Amino acid sequence: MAKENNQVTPRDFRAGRERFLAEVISGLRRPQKELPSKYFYDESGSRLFQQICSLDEYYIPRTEESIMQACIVEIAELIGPKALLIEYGSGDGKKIRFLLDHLHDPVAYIPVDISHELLDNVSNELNNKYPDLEVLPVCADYTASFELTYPRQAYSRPIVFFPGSTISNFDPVPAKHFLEHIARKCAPDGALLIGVDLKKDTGILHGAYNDSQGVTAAFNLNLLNRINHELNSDFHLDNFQHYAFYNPRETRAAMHLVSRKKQSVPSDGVVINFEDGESIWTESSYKFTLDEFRQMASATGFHVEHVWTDPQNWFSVQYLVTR
Ligand code: AVJ
Repeated sequence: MAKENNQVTPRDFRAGRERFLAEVISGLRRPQKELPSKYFYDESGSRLFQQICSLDEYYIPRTEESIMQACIVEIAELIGPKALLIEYGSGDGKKIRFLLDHLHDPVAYIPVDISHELLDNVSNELNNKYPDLEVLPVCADYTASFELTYPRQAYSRPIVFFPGSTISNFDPVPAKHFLEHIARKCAPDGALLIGVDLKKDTGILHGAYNDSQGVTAAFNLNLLNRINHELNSDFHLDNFQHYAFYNPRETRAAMHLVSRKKQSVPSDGVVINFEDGESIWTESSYKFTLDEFRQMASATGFHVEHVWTDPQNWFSVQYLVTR
């Protein structure tokens, strides 16, 4: 954490192989096999996700960016001077740079990310680019336990930044718990700046998770690759197929990996059996109406103070305060 040599080293709360293995095996033993989507983001997965973010069909990043550009002056005013910024899922750091360039005199930035490589690069870049900013990176799965290192300098209020609609990955009950966790970090006078994806034409949603270049398919299949490498498993990627669809009744997009045949896969001493056509559910991505999100937020101690959307109402950026 020391600023000598202009180097910052992330505090590391990453779960070990043991926990990864336990979650994989228990997920694959369920009647509907499933794997947690947080494990998508190893080095190649993070790179593939960055590629997804530049696809035309994947409307989220550009829509969110256009909203942020349109409302940044208002946001900077609401946040005020000398804020402490905490970002969950800082990724390649592109979004925070935009905020840092427009906020009034931010004091410190705590990026939290599961990818050590990205976190390390982003922290050192920001540390050099913004010499007055205290950068305090934390490498963690933020759905598990970890601690933040708070800055030495005094700050006005904590602002949690949770862009990209990552909240979409949580089922309703964990989503509520996660917002409660953030509300505790924000209390008494902090705020949450969050990107929330909205319900829209199902064809648009279908295209977003079935891009024509197959990047999303590669991102999904990479999870099996990661399990092969890190957990001594023998998934043959050719024997699985990316399958993604939007279910309007459940108001979420789901991604699966479908077994192309009856097969048995050795996985760290156990064998996982697949029927022909059986799937592993790898991700959910919930879509909200503004009303639905407001109701969820107000059940967690937050009050939605401001909502900005794009002209098509595809996405929203929201400013939530604790009451
Ligand atoms: C990062 C969770 C918002 O659900 O749209 C992109 C992840 N998955 N393409 C999403 C994702 C497939 C993304 N979130």
